[in-house]
Amino acid sequence: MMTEFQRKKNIHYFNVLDVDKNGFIERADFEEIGGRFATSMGFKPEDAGYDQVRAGLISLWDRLEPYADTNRDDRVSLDEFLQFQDDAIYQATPEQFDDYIGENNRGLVAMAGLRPDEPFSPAQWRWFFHGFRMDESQADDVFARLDLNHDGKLTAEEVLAATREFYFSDDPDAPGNWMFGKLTN
Ligand SMILES: [Ca+2]
Ligand SMILES: [Ca+2]
Ligand SMILES: [Ca+2]
Repeated sequence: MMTEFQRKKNIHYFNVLDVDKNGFIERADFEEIGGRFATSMGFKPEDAGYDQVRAGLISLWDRLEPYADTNRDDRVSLDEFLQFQDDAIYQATPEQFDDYIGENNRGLVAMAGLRPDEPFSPAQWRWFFHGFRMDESQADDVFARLDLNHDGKLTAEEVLAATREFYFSDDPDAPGNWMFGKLTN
């Protein structure tokens, strides 16, 4: 079971993924995120890289949809999403969580064109904010919060630590709460 604060953060994340703000997560949201991500990386729609980045985002939907869309209407409602997150994250063992989230994070790193052990720079982190239609003016501030050793780079370990805090911490001051921008709901 999620605590109230964890639930609030998952609702925030749902709203981030619902980029067209129609109240459901659908394939079209991931297509748009992918297109925005690719554009911010400098790709044009006719470039092979554009399709690769977009396909990477759509693969996240393809992994979510079979498990989360329980009433099979090709879209994931907030209730379906919260149930899915509860199963995948809060009922999971720490190893299952690391597998699930680690795979998502590795996918993001690969989409950004980075090697698995290559950290995000502040500029690359801004792509992430642009792609998910988050408030881009917050990107540098969030980067600084998540950059735990203050070396100006965000490693996979730092992103995983932030992700873990985003999902599990009940501390309102935990830096990882900022992973998907300032909490709004
Ligand atoms: Ca939507
Ligand atoms: Ca559904
Ligand atoms: Ca760092």
